Amino acid sequence: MRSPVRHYVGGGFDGSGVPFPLVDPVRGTTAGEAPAASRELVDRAVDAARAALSGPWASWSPAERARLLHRIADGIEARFEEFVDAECADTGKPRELASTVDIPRAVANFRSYADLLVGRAERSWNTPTPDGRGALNYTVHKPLGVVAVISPWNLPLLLLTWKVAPALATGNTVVAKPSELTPGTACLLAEVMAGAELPPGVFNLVHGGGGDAAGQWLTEHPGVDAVAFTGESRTGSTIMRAVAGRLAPVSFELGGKNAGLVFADADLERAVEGTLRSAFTHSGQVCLCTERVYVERPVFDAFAEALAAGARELTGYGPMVSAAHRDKVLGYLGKAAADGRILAGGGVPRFGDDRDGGFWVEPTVLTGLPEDHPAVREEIFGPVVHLAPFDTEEEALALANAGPYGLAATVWTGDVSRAHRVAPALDVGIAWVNTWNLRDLRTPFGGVKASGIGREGGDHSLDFFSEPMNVCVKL
Ligand code: TXE
Repeated sequence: MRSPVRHYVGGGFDGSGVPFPLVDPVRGTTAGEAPAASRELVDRAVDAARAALSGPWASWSPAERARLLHRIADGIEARFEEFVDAECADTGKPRELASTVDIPRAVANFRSYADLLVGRAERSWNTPTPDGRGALNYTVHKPLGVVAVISPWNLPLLLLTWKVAPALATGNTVVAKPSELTPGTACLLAEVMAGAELPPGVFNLVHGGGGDAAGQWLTEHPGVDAVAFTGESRTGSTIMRAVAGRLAPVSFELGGKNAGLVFADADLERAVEGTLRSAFTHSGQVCLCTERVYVERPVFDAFAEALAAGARELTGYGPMVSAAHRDKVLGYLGKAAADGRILAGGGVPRFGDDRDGGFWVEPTVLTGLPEDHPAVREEIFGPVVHLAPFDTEEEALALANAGPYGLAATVWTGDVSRAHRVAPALDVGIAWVNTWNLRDLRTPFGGVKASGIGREGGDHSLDFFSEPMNVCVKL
């Protein structure tokens, strides 16, 4: 039985609010309920975060904050299996994925920012002056203040902690609002925070929906100084309008329609294996997943046949997170089946057990659609990839760079000059060559165009969550 879903405000747990159902994506059955935060509770959370800014937290040194982040990481590790259970219960993702990616990455998020913080060098300048005695210029980094962290349902703990860790590292206070579909691991994180000896109000957690609910009330709140958000591009625009009057800074990691380029000189077996991972990991419900692949014509048929065979043989994958999301994905497949060709999948798997009530979609490989087709242009966010041929490098780049998104891309080639020529020419925030989702947490992470604003990772996050101030001292 799952732990009760509760808010965490001002250092105390609170179960108040109109309950909303939680559903098991594997079987489609009700798995519990969670309280929706009232506007008053959101106000209380922001007030607690505001008060904590001027309390003992303000005098914590970077070393003390780094030790806190390690304590939180220790707390997650100490309850590792509970976190895995909660993540799988909410998302339906395979246990192997939650236990090797989601939960370890949450621990790494806290530890990497703790280490980065204490190792962060500050620059100063000896400035010459006419009298020859000079001046000293140095930078002071101050927290932004109260940060709203709003996270999605696909990598609930990973994406929540990817923002909370640097926000706390830089001395901010946080009001976090996880997706209403996947509150479980955020609740466990609040329990870890409650035992991590941080002042009340430094970390707060409220549950509920987005529009006309906790999410919107948080972003519209005059006491919120900045918003860090991962989710749909349209939601990003809505949040941007909510903060526009206050000119509050935003960090957005949004949608994507990531392309893969497979050149004839690639190691084809490696490209197929890599694309099976990049298209079908977490059943395509990862912002970095590949949804369209352009293959150099001489190897198109061989690649398409191998990828389709691989998709048909895939087992151990998970369902879509909700019935609504499953219906969204199937809607695209219906249009694609009418306008193109299905090489693998395209429907709903039948298990002959209670999983037949869940939100399942078969790993699907499509081809033959025009580039302006919705299934090729819009983010499906499911186990669906479309293949199309190309003849020249220029054509491949034009195909990959078309469309409203620019988050990530993969390039498969055996030609090192081509790799270094093509990758930087892609209009994305992240390009992988002959691999996928190989991550160094210090690198810039984020998208261009409709895929986001700003970068997370390493100093990029520490810079977003702090205000640099210049001090000049006349010597
Ligand atoms: O996103 P939403 P969802 C894409 C993907 C998916 C679609 C919907 O295409 O199909 O987004 O997913 C909160 N003010 N990605 O529903 O609606 C909401 O409660 C403030 C890609 O998760 O953007 C949740 O906590 N908050 C993405 C969070 O925003 C609002 C990963 C995300 O919800 C709000 C996830 C509002 N007006 C989905 N409306 C990626 N790039 O990884 C909603 N929320």
